[in-house]
Amino acid sequence: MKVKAKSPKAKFGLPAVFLLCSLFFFVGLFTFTLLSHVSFPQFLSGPRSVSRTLQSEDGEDHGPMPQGETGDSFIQSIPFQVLSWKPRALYFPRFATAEQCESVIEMAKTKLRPSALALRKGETTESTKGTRTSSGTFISASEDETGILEIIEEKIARATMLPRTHGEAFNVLRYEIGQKYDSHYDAFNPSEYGQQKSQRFASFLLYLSDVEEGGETMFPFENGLHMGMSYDYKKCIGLKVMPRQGDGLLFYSVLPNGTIDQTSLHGSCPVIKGEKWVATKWIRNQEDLE
Ligand SMILES: O=C(O)CCC(=O)C(=O)O
Repeated sequence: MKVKAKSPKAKFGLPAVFLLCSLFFFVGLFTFTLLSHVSFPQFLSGPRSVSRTLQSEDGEDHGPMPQGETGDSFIQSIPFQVLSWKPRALYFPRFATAEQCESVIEMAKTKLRPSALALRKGETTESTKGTRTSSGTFISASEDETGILEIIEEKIARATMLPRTHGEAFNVLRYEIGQKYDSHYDAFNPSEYGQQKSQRFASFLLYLSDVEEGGETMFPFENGLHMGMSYDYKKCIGLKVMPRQGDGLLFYSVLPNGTIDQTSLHGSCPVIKGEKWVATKWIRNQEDLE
């Protein structure tokens, strides 16, 4: 006698089938929710579209706020890395494009002169010979018909929130092998330089080229290091920032209380191999009207 096989429906009954279907549905729903919140590594998820909104840690999207008269209607991101708090120094990778950097070098190339120094009381060109051996030139954004310096200047103003009108013209510098700038302060100490109309408050360096070896911007007193001992101002020590074309370095020479930050002492190590090009923008605490 043939035994008739029972159908699953008959075996488990309708409630069991319903339970199974519900289970599949909830597992599917849970997996979908999880995947849509987890950010996969770029190489797994493929190219992402750039969103104008910011995503906070709770996953909420934040759109732009209603802006004031002088503000923006969009969110902009300028990536940076805090390099140090003493001095306050920030690094901005890929601040300018390679093409922009090459154009600035081209603008400066034919105008280079030996770099000069602001002299302290009692110093002469002769007594300071060898302190700063680069060549350079000043170029203001208004002189640049390509508009590149204006774009860079505008971006510096946004990154620092220090108005463009407070910035001096760009000092474009070239260091050849062996050339350097011994450690110094950008801010003017009135007891050494006499009373000034305004103070150099912050400095923004845009590296226009890579350097094969040497040429780092150095901060020998970073975090108070080497400050107690008698430091040889020619020595290339402390925090060293390797120039990379298009990257920016910002540091503040003046503390929030208005005094000169003693740890903002800095210089350029000698170039050992290759050539270094950099554009410095000194930003003052008053509008720069000259
Ligand atoms: O070339 C550098 O890295 C430093 C330049 C500098 O110290 C300056 O322009 O004040």
